[in-house]
Amino acid sequence: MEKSMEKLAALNNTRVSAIVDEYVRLCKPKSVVVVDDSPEDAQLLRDKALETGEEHVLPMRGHTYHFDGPQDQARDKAHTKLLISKPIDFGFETATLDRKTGVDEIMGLLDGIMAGKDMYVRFCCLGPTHSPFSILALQITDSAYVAHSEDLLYRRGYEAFKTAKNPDDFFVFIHSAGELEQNVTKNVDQRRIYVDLEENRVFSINNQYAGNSIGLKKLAFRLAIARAHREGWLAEHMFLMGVHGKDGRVTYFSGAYPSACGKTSTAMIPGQSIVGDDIIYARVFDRKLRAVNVERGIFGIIENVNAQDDPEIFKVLTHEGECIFSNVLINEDGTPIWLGSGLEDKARCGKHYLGTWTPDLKTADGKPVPVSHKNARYTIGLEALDNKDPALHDPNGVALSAMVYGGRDSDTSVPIAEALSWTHGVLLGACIESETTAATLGQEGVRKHNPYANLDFMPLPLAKYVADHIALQDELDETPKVFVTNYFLRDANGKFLNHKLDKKVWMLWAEERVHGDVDAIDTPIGRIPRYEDLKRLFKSALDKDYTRDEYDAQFTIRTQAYRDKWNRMDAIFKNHDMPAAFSRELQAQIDRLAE
Ligand code: OXD
Ligand code: MN
Repeated sequence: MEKSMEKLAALNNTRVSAIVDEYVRLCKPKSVVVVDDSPEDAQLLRDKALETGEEHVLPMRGHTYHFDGPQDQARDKAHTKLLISKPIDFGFETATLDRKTGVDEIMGLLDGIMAGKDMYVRFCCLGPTHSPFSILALQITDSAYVAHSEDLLYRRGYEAFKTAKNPDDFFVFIHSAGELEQNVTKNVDQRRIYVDLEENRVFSINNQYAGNSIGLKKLAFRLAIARAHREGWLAEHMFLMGVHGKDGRVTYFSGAYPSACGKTSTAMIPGQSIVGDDIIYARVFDRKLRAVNVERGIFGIIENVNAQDDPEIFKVLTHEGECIFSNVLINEDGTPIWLGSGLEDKARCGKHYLGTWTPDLKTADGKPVPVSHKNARYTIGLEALDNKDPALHDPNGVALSAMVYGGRDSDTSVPIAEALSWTHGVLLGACIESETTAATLGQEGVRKHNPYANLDFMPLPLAKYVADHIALQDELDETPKVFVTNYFLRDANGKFLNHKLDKKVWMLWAEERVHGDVDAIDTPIGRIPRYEDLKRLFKSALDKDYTRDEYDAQFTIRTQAYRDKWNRMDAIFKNHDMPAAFSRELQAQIDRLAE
């Protein structure tokens, strides 16, 4: 405790000290652990997570596992609310709450919430340290699992706090897992996640699932989008990757896909290099758009990570090194097993987020209980990956040449198309539709409009966000090329038209388009690849003979389905006060299809 107080004092930051003091008084922990950037403190968090029982060791060195409760397996959209002082017309449905009511309620719930527990105070940097992109963050939590996960996922920022130019400028995250019963949150009915945009702080209580508990992830992201809007830059739900073209050429792409729709697996395409898989900040320098990964690790969906489809991640998950598994089966021999791992037939009996698992365990309605939750996860540092990009920690980021938007769309969109212009790309991003997945609580497989794959995180009216994207073109010598992908197209019998690895070809084609190496076919919905280019790329990238029939099935434009889609979009957007350039682009899209 004394050492912790020394570390706090050494920061010489009155705002930090006041905040820590306020929440110590309110939450009443048994002790306070202030974490600095040292390897000793990182080890302390690992040890604490084991000591508290939030994590358990596995036989493989560096591997641990954690379980979230059965009701805490995904992001809780309904209880994640923006605190606002006066009503705002967001232009879409979002959970909000009167700010004063929300703050009063949360302060009441926080009273004594950490009794008998340690409070961890840790300092992180969103984005690389010493970078014009980055934002400092103060995290207070009573979960060693959360603090440990953040160590894998974010850059340590204690020293950065010491040298901050503006010491009052940081985001604040207050988290408590609340009362635990067998190491999982007991009072899930009192789960609250309140985003206080006015104070740049977030409260998250009575939860453990990292998408709810790790303030620095999607909660910080909401604060960052609002700030980016105020300051004239972008915070996006996007991967960042180097696409490797001919003669050693590396071209940086970012891409937004709703959760569980192929974002991480795109960033992990074999032969390419990953900068990040989830959130970027992008800014204009010298009339060029540059971007950084806000994070330094992956909190990824583990389902279908296997030796064939995702060899790089699979290697990390099956070798020594730091890794936290969550909500997978821990087989009796200590091997983690998950859906689509290729290891399922080894599952005998073991520990599961629902208790003891055996192959004949059934759900209440008599169905076999799968070995893992569909949203089971792994947490690793990007440093562990062989395909990490050398610019991972570059404080100046990478130059962004292309942006990709993708959705889970079984019946309409072609596998890849290029936008006709920057504003057409802005329109396509605003009109992503995607079938819902297990990454959020609620029904799966329902088609939902999800602009920029960002709907769940949008802290401002959509019209303003769109206006920022359109305006970007005036600041740039050259706008990034925009592409839309769909990995989930099916035929009339419901069969997928593509293999998972085909996305490699789409990205390599897009890379060639960025450099003007290949022509494309102009269509009303955008530019699509020529058969001969894809045939060449399927052969060289995947050693596959791509047939004309496959091409026709995948790239024939489903005119009626597209018209239905754009009519749906028209119905949505005509009720919004959208920027004129956007409305013109939408009308032009509808007219082209009608023609
Ligand atoms: C994530 C999500 O975990 O978007 O990245 O749900
Ligand atoms: Mn995400």
